[in-house]
Amino acid sequence: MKLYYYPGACSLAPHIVAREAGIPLTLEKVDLASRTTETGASFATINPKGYVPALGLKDGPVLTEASAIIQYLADSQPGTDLAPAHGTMERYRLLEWLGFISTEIHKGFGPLWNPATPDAMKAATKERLAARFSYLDEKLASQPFLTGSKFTIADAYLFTVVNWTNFHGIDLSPFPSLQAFQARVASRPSVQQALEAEGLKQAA
Ligand SMILES: N[C@@H](CCC(=O)N[C@@H](CS)C(=O)NCC(=O)O)C(=O)O
Repeated sequence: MKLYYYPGACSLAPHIVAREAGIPLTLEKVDLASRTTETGASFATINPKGYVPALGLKDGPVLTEASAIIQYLADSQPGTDLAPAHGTMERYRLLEWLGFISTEIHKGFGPLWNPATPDAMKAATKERLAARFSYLDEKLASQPFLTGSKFTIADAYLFTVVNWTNFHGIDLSPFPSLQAFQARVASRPSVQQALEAEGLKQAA
């Protein structure tokens, strides 16, 4: 399988999950500005939506959307416990977290990446993120990972997007349990290996 990625972007989540699951991946970096991959391929022909992550499957098709890709990877290695079985309440709790991370945190950062965003809008965006971080902080005060005692794909995704606070000067110290979570996940060998493979130093 081939993961189309950009260093430190949301594609880091499937990268971490693949390493946790012991799934070998070929990595292909995408230049998001020119929409060209590092081998010179037009990324538009791979993912017409134009964004990472995209997962090229063994037999040709391409799977997109971070939440779908990380579930696909986890479900392909059931023994790893990275996602509860389909149809269980635990699975719906996991989906609940993936929805929250995707829409409230991942896309919650959106305006901060746009240089044209006015300062007032950036401040409002950070305030809204802080409210979400506060909720996460409360949850993580009593358990090491989002769904309890086990690391799951939701934790890989949350770590990836909260790590962007480092790029936007957002101080996590008002959220000590979330900050501890970031350090806990960063210390996992899979995460260290993924960061290194993407040419990133540990930012969390
Ligand atoms: N809905 C997509 C969003 C993916 C996304 O936001 N990708 C960003 C990097 S984190 C990207 O490639 N942005 C470039 C662009 O949209 O042009 C998903 O959940 O996977």
